[in-house]
Amino acid sequence: MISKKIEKEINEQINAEFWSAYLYLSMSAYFVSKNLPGFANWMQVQYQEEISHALKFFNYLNERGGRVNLKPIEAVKTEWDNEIEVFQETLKHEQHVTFLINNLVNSAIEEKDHASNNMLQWYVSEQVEEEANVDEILQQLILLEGNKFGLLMLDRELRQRTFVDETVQNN
Ligand code: OFO
Repeated sequence: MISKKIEKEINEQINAEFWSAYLYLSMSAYFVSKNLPGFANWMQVQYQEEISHALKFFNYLNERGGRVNLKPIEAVKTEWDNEIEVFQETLKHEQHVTFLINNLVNSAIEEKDHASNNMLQWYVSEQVEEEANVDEILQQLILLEGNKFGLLMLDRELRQRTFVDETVQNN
């Protein structure tokens, strides 16, 4: 049986993951409106990843005899100034999620909940990847600033991204 503290914090994290999904779907819509289908695709795959992250927590909490409580998802931003601003915000957001995951790990250690700590290590590794992927695109955008041809080439590259459910594969 999972402790009430960890149950509450995982429920909060489920909400945070759904909020991330909602944010990235909003960014996807922004890129559609800017005629950048590759960027829109990248963000839509990001949305799918966040849903899978939420579901992994959802399934884990149920498995441990906890009670899932789904809370309302707060509104997200819908407009940005440019592509760089979107990726700067994405990186900042992923850094915040890393902070939330680290806090969850700290709680699991305090509660001597080894199973939760073990499950959370998947997210610790995932966050390293998330931050690195976003930062790579951000750095490319900074290099390309003002170069429309380069932006279209990057858009073409980002169109190739497909969703792979790593929460299933790595379990
Ligand atoms: Fe769930 O990793 Fe991004 O937010």
